[in-house]
Amino acid sequence: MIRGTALLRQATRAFASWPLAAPRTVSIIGAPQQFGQPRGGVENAPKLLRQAGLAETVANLDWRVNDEGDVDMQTTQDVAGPLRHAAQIGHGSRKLMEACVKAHARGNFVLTLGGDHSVALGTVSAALKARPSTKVLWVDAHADCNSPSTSPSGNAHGMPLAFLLKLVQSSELGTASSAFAWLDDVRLAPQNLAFVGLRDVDAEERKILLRLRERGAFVSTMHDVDRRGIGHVVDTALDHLGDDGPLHCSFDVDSCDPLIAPATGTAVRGGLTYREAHFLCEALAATGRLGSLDVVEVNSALADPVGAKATVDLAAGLVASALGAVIL
Ligand SMILES: [Mn+2]
Repeated sequence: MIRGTALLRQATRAFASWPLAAPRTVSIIGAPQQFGQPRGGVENAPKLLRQAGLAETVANLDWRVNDEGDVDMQTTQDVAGPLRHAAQIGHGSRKLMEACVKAHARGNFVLTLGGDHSVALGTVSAALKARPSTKVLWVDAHADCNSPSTSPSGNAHGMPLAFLLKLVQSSELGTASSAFAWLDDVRLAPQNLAFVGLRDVDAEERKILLRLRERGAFVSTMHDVDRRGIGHVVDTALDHLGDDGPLHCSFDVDSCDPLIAPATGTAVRGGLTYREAHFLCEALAATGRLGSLDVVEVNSALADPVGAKATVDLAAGLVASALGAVIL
């Protein structure tokens, strides 16, 4: 049990029937992807989140739960190139996309448990294929919009938005480009994207972010949270995205401060507090339009057991808030 039972009993905000079908059902999809970054352990997060009682928590919020198991993300031989593990990422993400599209097509809320943040290649493309008017809230310390030629590391978890926004040239992928051909008809428009939580942006990404802002993306940083408060930032982000489409939230736990989420691969000081993170998820639930959510980059191998448990429990609790858990 992740939150107190008294809290759970009061939970359940009414979700609008659209874009979801009745009876409202959450598809839980495990995406144990680890090839988007170099640190082992992130592939265990789906199992740990399930062991933390996620399905029970969701069921207590008056959702039906369909646990669809894990997608096999380890699919093929690797090829060398500027994008590390390109073939694994491309083919694994396509399989995840297909699983998510099926869940969307049944009218379910699609909850994906990463894995590293490259899983958003599959989840966001699925949301856009199944529900084309989907808007995306990207909650992250990092902008994840490097392409293989601008990335300092070559790690795919820093690139999913570059692919989704069509900033990656197929020539950058070399022989691996065919592994990403399924993304050809996917395009996230900048005006349908909002960033919250940014605070670690490299020089090339700064240029990309400023261009995205000019092209209509909502780009906020922790500075905005400091100045205006999380309520203002989230309200402005949601206003920017408009009220005419389902919402997809891609939540990287490194958006949260390492004090509350130490077990993650690229922790950065100065992040969201416990309440700021929960507020954001509660505000998303309150729109009644959240149709899909990713929780990514929980890596229990990167903290002591207390920190690992705190991070897993935080992630599970944020899922509860995004699915309607409220204080009163
Ligand atoms: Mn990320």
